[in-house]
Amino acid sequence: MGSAVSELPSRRTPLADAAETGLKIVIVGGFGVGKTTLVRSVSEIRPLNTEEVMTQAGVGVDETHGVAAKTTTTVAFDFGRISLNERMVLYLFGAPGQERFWFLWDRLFSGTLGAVVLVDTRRMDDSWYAIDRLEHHKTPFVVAVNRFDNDPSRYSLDEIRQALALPEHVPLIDCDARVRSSGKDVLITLVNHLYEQAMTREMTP
Ligand SMILES: Nc1nc2c(ncn2[C@@H]2O[C@H](COP(=O)(O)OP(=O)(O)OP(=O)(O)O)[C@@H](O)[C@H]2O)c(=O)[nH]1
Ligand SMILES: [Mg+2]
Repeated sequence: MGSAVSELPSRRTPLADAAETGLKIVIVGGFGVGKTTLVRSVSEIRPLNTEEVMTQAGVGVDETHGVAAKTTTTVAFDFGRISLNERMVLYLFGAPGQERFWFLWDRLFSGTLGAVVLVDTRRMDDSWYAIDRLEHHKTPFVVAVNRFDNDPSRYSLDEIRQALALPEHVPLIDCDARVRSSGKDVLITLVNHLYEQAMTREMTP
């Protein structure tokens, strides 16, 4: 099977004049799984973030178990950009992870070509909502496990696939959202997945 993308540009570049195809990708997942971090690490422009400081008022509302050191949270969305080649550009939208902002998700999915579900294995249940909404919208997605250093559980990808009841055709990979090359690999996996799906559709009579 051919590959849609072999290498993404490593430099932060202005948008080429030739760019004509913009593909909208959303990064979803539970609270504090690293969505904003992923958009920041891969974007070739300074990303737009709508981060707000978490205050005392959120105690008891914001579920900070496992991410107690977190001081800010996304209240609308993150926006970044990465060029695949001279003509194709990915627009990245990072969703807000807290339940009280989930009402924004369905709007965010409008016009989306594909999605990345980020998973923290300490709080796997938080991934259900994302997977459910994507399946509802029939949006193709890949699942990326953002391994936190202080996570004692070392579930294998097979165990995670089982726990999330992910069908075989959904790509599942490890990543470190802080590392640009790792974030790039996640996006390449998604674009290749979208490409394969498009090819399958084309070949189906
Ligand atoms: N150790 C470690 N820390 C990470 C990793 N990814 C993200 N972080 C940190 O975890 C915190 C949460 O990351 P965010 O990117 O804000 O998470 P988010 O999913 O955007 O959070 P919300 O928008 O509030 O849902 C930040 O302080 C990151 O620096 C990781 O892979 N390992
Ligand atoms: Mg965020």
